[in-house]
Amino acid sequence: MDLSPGSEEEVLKTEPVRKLSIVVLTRNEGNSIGAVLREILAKVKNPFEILVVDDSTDDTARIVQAFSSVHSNIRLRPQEGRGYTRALTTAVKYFEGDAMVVLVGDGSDEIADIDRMSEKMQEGYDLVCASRYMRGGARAGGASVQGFFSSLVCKSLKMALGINTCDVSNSFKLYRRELLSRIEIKDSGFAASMQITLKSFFQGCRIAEIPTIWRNRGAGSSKFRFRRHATHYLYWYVWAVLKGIAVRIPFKGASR
Ligand SMILES: Nc1nc2c(ncn2[C@@H]2O[C@H](COP(=O)(O)OP(=O)(O)O)[C@@H](O)[C@H]2O)c(=O)[nH]1
Ligand SMILES: [Mg+2]
Repeated sequence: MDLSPGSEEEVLKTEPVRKLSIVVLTRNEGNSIGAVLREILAKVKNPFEILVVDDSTDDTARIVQAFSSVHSNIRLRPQEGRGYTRALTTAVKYFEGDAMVVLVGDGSDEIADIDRMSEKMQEGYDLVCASRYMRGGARAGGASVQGFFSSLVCKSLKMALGINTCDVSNSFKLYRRELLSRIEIKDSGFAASMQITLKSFFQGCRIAEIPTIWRNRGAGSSKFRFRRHATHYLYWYVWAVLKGIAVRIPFKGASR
């Protein structure tokens, strides 16, 4: 476990985000990906490309290809490697925008929040979290044990670290390109989003959050495996608490 302080002092440049990459991660989401793409095309006002990173055995890729043959701003990229973290690192390698927002492909994330997240980033943030646990946000449906565990991890980390979000674990986040270029993403299953957020915090990145309502999928099946993924969340939780003690909080990111 690397608990070295890292380069907390260096602050990222604040360039305007001119082009946004909307990354959609899909593993067998043939029942929902079409609706998700249509909703993005209808609702997002700021200029964007859509990058679908796919690792499916159903007809997800065929559906995305049909969209990209009509819409030049939609690209399909087969995932490099296996698992959720590799989906995210494939996206980091191939996105073309100044910033990248990660969206699930099962329709759970509120697409109307994407423009609000972009506007928040333009105020001068490096990372904008869509937060289910702040006032105005919610987690609607889904397994109750997963929900309880998730909110406990997120709220206690905010208290322990002073990090400026009460939802470190949600995958629905907007990252500046420069931030992603500085973070080494280790394989950590679904906890990869939490890992990036915590590492960003310890590097002094400017973090903000806006409320979001997450709704459990209406079709398809969950790929979340509690025991496997809980181990990853626990690892990054302990890493963050120990690192917080090691470098003595609060950090710069905490006061914003
Ligand atoms: N590309 C890719 N996407 C994945 C993988 N695992 C999960 N996903 C996607 O990540 C999103 C969240 O997964 P989901 O199964 O809905 O997890 P849950 O919401 O916690 O039940 C969905 O859009 C999945 O299709 C993977 O290994 N590769
Ligand atoms: Mg889901």
